Amino acid sequence: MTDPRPPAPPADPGRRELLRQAALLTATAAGFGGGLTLLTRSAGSGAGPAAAPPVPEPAGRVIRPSGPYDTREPLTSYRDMTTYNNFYELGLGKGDPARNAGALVTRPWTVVVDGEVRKPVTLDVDTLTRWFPPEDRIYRMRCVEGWSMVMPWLGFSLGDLLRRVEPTGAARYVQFTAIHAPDKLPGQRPWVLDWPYTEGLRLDEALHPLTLLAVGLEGRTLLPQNGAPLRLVVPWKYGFKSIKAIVRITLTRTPPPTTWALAAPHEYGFYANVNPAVPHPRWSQATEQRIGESGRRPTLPFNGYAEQVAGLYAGMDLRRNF
Ligand SMILES: Nc1nc2c(c(=O)[nH]1)N[C@H]1C(S)=C(S)[C@@H](COP(=O)(O)O)O[C@H]1N2
Ligand SMILES: [Mo]
Repeated sequence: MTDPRPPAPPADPGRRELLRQAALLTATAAGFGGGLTLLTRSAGSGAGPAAAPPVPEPAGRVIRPSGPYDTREPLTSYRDMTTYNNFYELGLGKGDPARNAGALVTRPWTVVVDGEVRKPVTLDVDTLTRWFPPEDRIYRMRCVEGWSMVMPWLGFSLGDLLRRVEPTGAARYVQFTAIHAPDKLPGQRPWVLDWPYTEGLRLDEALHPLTLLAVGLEGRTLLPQNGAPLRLVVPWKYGFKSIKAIVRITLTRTPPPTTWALAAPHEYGFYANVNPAVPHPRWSQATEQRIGESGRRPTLPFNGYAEQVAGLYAGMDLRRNF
């Protein structure tokens, strides 16, 4: 049997190369001897033989599109969804997050919801799912690197949680913060990004019914490599907005900093709406590689969710606000 997975698209090495060079620069500036060896090893899959990631089993339950937002497109295989990942806290290679999954301890897990709200809460992730029972949502996922998947999440609308904590009249944005545990997470030991990973949405984007907090995938509890125990899913934006392993959700008056915009502001904006008409400075965004398919398919404006979300950006210049 041949591996059904196509080779990684050229955009992937592009972004990794940027990071490698940046990390190298930092290491050199700091005067570390042997920095290159260290960095090569931190790049994981690029560093010679390593154990293949374990292949997890999906839940036996068949998941069929049922809701108004579910795509009818065929699901990406559970194997690909759980072994081809971006989660830099667990390593830079696509197979690293699955290989290093054991480093992310997901229970117990506390989430703080605070900032511009009348009723801030600190609660256990399992309490959260008792408050908001998760449902299946089948969404397209488009990475800024040029590949895509169809993923059946288990989750609830972020808006349900936000309404529960009662945003004040001053709330305009929502900031998300991921776990920071450099003693445990192998990807947080070398400098790769400005940890912890942080993301943000405008409040109206956060309240849109498509915006999901996911706790599962294909009928199963989320695996660490997919951002367990709690991750954001914003299907009309590039994948990097969908922050994994969330520990804090803060409502703010001003736009929060976001990790990729901090790392390379000319390449990654705050909005990051999927837009085939606006190329990344180093590659086109007109087409994508659907993982498991051969050949490339056209990328759709707002990743195919224009009908639902284009109105959020009426009157905005989407080339400037990229
Ligand atoms: N905390 C954190 N969240 C993250 C990332 C990351 O490196 N760290 N990578 C992002 C990117 S680039 C993508 S494409 C998606 C991938 O999600 P998946 O592996 O579940 O498909 O997670 C996003 N969320
Ligand atoms: Mo991505």
